Amino acid sequence: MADAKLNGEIEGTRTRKVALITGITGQDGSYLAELLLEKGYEVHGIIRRASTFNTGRIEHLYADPMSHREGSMHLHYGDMTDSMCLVKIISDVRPTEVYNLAAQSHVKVSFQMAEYTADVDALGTLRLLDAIRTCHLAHKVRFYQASTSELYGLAQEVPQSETTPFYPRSPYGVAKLYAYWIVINYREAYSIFACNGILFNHESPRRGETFVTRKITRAVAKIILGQQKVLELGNLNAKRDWGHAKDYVEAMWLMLQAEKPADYVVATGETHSVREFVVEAFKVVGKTIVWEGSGANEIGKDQATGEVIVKINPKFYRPTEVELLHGNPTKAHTELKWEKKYDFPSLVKEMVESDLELMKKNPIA
Ligand code: NDP
Ligand code: GDR
Repeated sequence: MADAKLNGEIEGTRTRKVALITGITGQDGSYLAELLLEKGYEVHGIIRRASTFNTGRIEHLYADPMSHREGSMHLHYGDMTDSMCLVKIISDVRPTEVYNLAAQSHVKVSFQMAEYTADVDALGTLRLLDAIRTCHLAHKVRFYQASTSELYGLAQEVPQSETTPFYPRSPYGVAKLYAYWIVINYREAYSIFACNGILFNHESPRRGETFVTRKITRAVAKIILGQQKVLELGNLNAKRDWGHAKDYVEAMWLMLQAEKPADYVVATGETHSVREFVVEAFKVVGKTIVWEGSGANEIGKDQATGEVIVKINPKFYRPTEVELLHGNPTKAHTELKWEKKYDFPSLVKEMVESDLELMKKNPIA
């Protein structure tokens, strides 16, 4: 095999562009697969065996006769808890870029499944890095790690940047902290071109239904169509720096095209509360919310009808909460020339409109 080049190995005269995505069936995996196929990559993804279909977000790519005919998209069964299968997949695929997006990614669920979350999110990252070493590809692969703003947790510094100290507040955040450091350790110890993308919350119409933004936009659609009466939420005061997943997968790719491996914050630089997200989402369908009460007794009424359409249910509170996330993406702007295309209102509008379409077609979705 010839020397490693910018984008990986040379095979004959062609520079190989072969990406392996763990978590390809998730929100980010699906957008990243689209982006890489557009850029001419051969894309391989790891999927889990499930008793129901779990490839809904990538079906359009896999079933696309164009991608299919050209043999650009390949799926492999595997799991981040199974070292042997990771070694086998890396050895068969010989990727030039690996994007590690697989995770038990729900913060609240991580309090109930702490050990499993650590196994997948922390040790899973170690297993993947070791699989690359086992296959003697450490100098030939570029590795992206899906790190997260949840690392900051209780951080006192605002806005948060690459130099802000971490203080994770959930088993998920702690597991991702291990992953963050093992990536840096393998970069320093074995010269792997490995980057942490410290991504702040990013959403889209493909966002999982139990994350707060999608829960809100689905409920707005259902309420306006008469399929649901009330939206129940937990902490309305939490603030997040919400961007669009499509913009963020672009940043992942840019990190792996840089001259040197490094860690980058990807964020919009704006922060909004959950309450503001609710107001913006109802605004898309022409409803104004009037808030009354406070704490667990707070309610949101439809200004036009006086009906209660938002309530607090303490079951959605977390044992420890991350109250304020607000990112500083200056390094990504300057070094990667990354820029977001979506702003907050356009993100919320796209999500509400997409859920309206979905609920009209399929009221039980
Ligand atoms: P999703 O929850 O939508 O997707 C997670 C993916 O991981 C799914 O494909 C899932 O498969 C897969 N997965 C879960 N457990 C395993 C396992 N044991 N073995 C193999 N695959 C597994 O997450 P997102 O797309 O939103 O996020 C992608 C990554 O980025 C995650 O690591 C997340 O923690 C991180 N992140 C996300 C942010 C966000 O705001 N979206 C912000 C910062 C970081 P299946 O479909 O079968 O469940
Ligand atoms: P987060 O996203 O925990 O930031 O993790 P989530 O949308 O779940 O919560 C955001 C904030 O909203 C508050 N909240 C609620 N959350 C949910 N899920 N359901 C509710 O009913 C509700 N009511 C209020 C939460 O308490 C929280 O403060 C996401 C995931 O994608 C992680 O994988 C990723 O690492 C981080 O974003 C960055």
